[in-house]
Amino acid sequence: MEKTKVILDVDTGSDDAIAIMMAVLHPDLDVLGITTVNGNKPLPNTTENTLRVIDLLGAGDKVPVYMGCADPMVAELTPDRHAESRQAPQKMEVGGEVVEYHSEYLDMLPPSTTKAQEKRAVPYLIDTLMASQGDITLIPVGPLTNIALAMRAEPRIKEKIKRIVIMGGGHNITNRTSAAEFNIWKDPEAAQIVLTSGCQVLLVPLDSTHAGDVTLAESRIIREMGTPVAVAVADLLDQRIKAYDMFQPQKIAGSTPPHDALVVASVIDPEVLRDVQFRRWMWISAEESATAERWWTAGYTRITLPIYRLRWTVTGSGL
Ligand SMILES: [Ca+2]
Repeated sequence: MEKTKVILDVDTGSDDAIAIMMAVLHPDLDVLGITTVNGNKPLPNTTENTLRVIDLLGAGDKVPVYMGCADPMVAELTPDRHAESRQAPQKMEVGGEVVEYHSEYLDMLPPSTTKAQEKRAVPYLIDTLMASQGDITLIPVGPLTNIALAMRAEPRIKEKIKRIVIMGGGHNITNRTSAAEFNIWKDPEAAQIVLTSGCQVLLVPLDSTHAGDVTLAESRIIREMGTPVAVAVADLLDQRIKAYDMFQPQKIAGSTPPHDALVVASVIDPEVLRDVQFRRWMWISAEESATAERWWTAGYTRITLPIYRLRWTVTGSGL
């Protein structure tokens, strides 16, 4: 079978790390490159974390890593408009141990020896897509800044992208404000550009990733495989489960949504997603208003897509 050519766009991140491992190791995928972006952590951290994962996989000479954008396109230029997070703290010290969703660095992995490429992510995306046969799938699992900026700089790439599978948005579940998912909240203008690009887009929102919760028992099964990658995945899952139990308890105690890993899994096997629907228009968790109608609009990232049809996943069955 011909491999599916993909480029991952990541803000690594524990779930991004698992997504990268899955994509690079799976025989059905050909990971052409990985681009990094500012997101859960600043760009130097997300890039270093990505390189640590690449080192673990021994893929330093096979999968090049390109540093992308260090800031959202517009959002942080207008801080008054950018709604504050209403979420519980991301980090807490309990009995001398720090519990958080995403640590500064992936501490279970040693500092990287592989270096990021000289070329930056946006020119890499443009050059690679323009030279392609239109057979590359983009998998962005962080804020959409790199992809949107590439589309603005070279609009012809839109015709070259096979499809874009995004971890982002939330319908009934949010994780940043009372109405916004982090990746869309962090760079809503970029999301608007990508979602209205006319490209074939599949959104995998929080509603799906939370339906695919991974439990401590499943983490143990992965750990028992005993390979360095399996142990690293189990370490990452256990760290996430600890944070979710404390800050965002799931329906099943001792479990965590796999977020970005589910998106990669869905590119490998579309059957992991259920209830994939086409919508003529949608609202994604938008217009961030700190003034009028505060009750309803503060923190609400609303993007109206009047003519575009997107595939929108309602639930996911997990990994
Ligand atoms: Ca991510």
